[in-house]
Amino acid sequence: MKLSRILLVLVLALAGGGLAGAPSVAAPGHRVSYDKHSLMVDGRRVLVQAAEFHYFRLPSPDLWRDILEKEKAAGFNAVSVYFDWAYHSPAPGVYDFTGVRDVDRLLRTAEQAGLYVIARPGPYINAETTGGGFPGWLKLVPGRARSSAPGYTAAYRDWLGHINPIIARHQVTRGGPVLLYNVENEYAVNTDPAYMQDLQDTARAHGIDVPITTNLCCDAASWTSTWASGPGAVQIPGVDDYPQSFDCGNAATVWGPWGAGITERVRDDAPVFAAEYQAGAIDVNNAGYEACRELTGVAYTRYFQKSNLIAGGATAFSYYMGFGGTNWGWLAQPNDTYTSYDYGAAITEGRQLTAKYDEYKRQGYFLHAVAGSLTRTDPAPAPTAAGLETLARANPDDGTQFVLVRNPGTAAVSSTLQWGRYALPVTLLGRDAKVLTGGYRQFAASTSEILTHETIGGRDIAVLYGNEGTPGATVLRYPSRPRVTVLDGRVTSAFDATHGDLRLDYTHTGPARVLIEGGGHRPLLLMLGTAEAAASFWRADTSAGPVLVRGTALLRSATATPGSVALRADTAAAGPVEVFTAGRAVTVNGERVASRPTPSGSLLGHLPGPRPVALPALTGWRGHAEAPEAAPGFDDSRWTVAAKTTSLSPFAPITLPVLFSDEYGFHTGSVWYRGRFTATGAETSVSLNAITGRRGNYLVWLNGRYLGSAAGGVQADSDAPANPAPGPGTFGVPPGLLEPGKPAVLSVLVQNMGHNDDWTADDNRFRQPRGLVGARIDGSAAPVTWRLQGTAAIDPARGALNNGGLYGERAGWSLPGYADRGWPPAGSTVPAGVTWLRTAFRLDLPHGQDTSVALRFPGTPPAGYRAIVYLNGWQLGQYGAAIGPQTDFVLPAGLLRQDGRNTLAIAVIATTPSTVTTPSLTVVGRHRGGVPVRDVPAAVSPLRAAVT
Ligand code: IPT
Repeated sequence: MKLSRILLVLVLALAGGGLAGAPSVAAPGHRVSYDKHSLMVDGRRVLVQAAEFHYFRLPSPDLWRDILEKEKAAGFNAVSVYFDWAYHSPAPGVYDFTGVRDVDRLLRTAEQAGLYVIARPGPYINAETTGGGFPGWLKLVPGRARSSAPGYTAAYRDWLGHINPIIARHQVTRGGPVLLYNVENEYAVNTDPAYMQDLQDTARAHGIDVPITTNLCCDAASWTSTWASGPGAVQIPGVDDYPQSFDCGNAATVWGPWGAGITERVRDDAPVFAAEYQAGAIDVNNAGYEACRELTGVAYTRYFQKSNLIAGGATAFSYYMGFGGTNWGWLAQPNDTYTSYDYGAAITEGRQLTAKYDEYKRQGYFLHAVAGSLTRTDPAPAPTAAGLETLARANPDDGTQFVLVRNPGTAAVSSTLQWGRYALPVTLLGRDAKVLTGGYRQFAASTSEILTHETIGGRDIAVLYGNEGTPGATVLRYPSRPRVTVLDGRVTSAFDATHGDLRLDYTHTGPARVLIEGGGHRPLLLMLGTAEAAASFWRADTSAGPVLVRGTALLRSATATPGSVALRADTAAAGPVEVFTAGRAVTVNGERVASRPTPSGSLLGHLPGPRPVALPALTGWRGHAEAPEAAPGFDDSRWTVAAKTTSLSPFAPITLPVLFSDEYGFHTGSVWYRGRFTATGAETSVSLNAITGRRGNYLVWLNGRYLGSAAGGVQADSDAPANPAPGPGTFGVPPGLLEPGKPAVLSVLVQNMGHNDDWTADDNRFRQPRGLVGARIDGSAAPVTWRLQGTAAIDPARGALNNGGLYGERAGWSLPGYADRGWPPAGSTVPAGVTWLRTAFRLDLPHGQDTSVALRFPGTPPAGYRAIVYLNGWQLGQYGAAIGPQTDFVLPAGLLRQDGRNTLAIAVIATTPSTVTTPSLTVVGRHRGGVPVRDVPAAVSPLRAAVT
């Protein structure tokens, strides 16, 4: 066999079920190994600094690059990714990996951004996504999910048979980015080791050869297995820590209610891996994500993460979430989240960087600088400081010491750190922590933290920082007396020739610069400043070594060209840019920047900011009443007849037939029911019961007369004691509405909100039904014939989770191509029931600029109705008091035509006659730069006449 043929066979074998995409088999592979200290690639120790990112929550593939570049720019070297089975599989045996689901492209983008990937294909992922990643159709597959039951086994092996080959061809071992493979998710109760083992055996059979990990949460006492030994054991068990809980509403006072947040060592022969370290929160109490960002803000991020690093000794960690994104369509698991999955993360749902991002960057750059030493440390005796806690680790090979100094109290503490022969002033704010480095290169000890330390153009450049106004002292070792020049600010220096100690004393304030030359080391430029000033620096690697940039809102990448450095950077405003480079010229986003050399040996130039943006007012709304299904004469003859008498759900139907919508293949969003019976005239009321998940409801009509609505039932377990499941509703029959002997029709519209998760691995939550679970006509024994209707043909681009079964959704009213010219102008009020509103607007956003746009509803969400929002047919929001506090809905570029015509459609589902407010467009962020974003292609009209 010729080599090319062998390669071809190999490629085909790796590609599995005929999947598209370029395998990276041509790239040289690398060896991945690990010991108790760290992971290693080709024998070189790697500190894995990951942030969690869910591609399925950002349905615009060009923007994946934006987020991944932002993570990389904060110093992350890895991204952790769940792969959501439900997102790819609308039906058994049907899988889609194209368009917004092109995970091969995602993995290529991660590689281009220079990030490793921790691949987490479940099959169970939790993640507040519908079914915890389980497709709705899995409810019809026999056998307990997350066990080795045959039905479930066949189903998940099919999923893995599709996703694993894609992941496998992007492994580090084949020259790609995938460094770790995570099986299952917090599989800690009701465990089945044979299943856990099979997931791994299956992965190996599919070519996964990187180390396998899993994530356990959060309290070791509750684990039935640590997966450290025996059947089902993984190589590198990881631990999830959420020390701040999810009580965003009490952000101002909460401090570590869920423990110290120190990741436990699970295996002695594997590194400590913080698989999910809290970096935000789900908004379980509807406090809004800004409150969640505060709950997990800069103070938390400093204190807990630094503690974890030194006390826990983690050398691999992933922050959940780095960027949360959007639960567009019916992606949300209904109990814990609504449309926005912003998560209070460091990067907002609108892709903007926050103060927390700055803190990640400070820590990330530090870890990048010291990774060589920090990846092999043991606990060590710590220097002491009265009134403060200290803990240390040291590298036995190079002697570097890492000292955690923290202040658990709420008041600032000023003390003296006794560090060997040095007595150094140190001040910590309340609930503050520092990781100080000693014995590292020429740094003997310091009470400033290191941001970065690079060698650029033959000199060392280091940035050190502390909180504004606090004292700092740094001792540097020199074989002989160096020349010290204070270029800027106030710094005193003293050289102790006996020990070769150069001591610098200063206050962390407006930046100081010190140039140290001679003395037996390369020249060193030290920049000393505040934490905020430190965050204004960016670093990037080029083939000619690193560059350091002060200024700009984001440095995306740098490329060395002969004599020059080319930067890709975003600016939020016009302002200075200072570049530390061996090159003599700078371009930014392809344009030459006029610059002059500075006394610090850098180049100083000026960059323009973004152009102003004018967004159009949203006017010209047209409206149309919907819900013909409520009318007695509506033709439902082609609807599915509900005739089942059994189901796999542990929930027993209250009445027969079984009306659970999943049983009839309707897994997503709104479902209509019509029950026909012959009236007797003795009917008194209609007793219904529906389970929708939290935030759902149902509306009821009898012979076309609206009877009212009720809240749907929620999770049937102790998670929601205040909301006993299911969701009963009794509706009186108006006198005279039903005529004896005449046909009557009961019409019910149920808002199913997505599927529960299955974190207890017992089927109880996950297999909870959706839709009607009981229906009785009180006062009558007449038989009722039930039919139901849900989502029409699946939209190939937008997927199975985009639409439910509203009449308008089925008829294409949500789509840009729908001819609404005959619709009258929308009024400001709507009756109870369903009404659609539509308008269109043109955008002509500045090119070469990233404008993040959102739709903003005025005031607090309404109680009388909910609104489902579609931008160009993509369902991007659900708004209403019953749903959550959200009033701003991000419209991601790519779905939003930045240069062209856009269509907005809103389905208003009113439980009571209501005055409706329409939204306006608002700018969330504006940056010159950004990444090019193309329109995401999708059909503008329904594929076929789906309405029946
Ligand atoms: C953790 C899950 O692993 C993750 O999928 C997500 O659900 C997260 O919770 C909350 O957003 S573990 C949980 C028990 C804290």
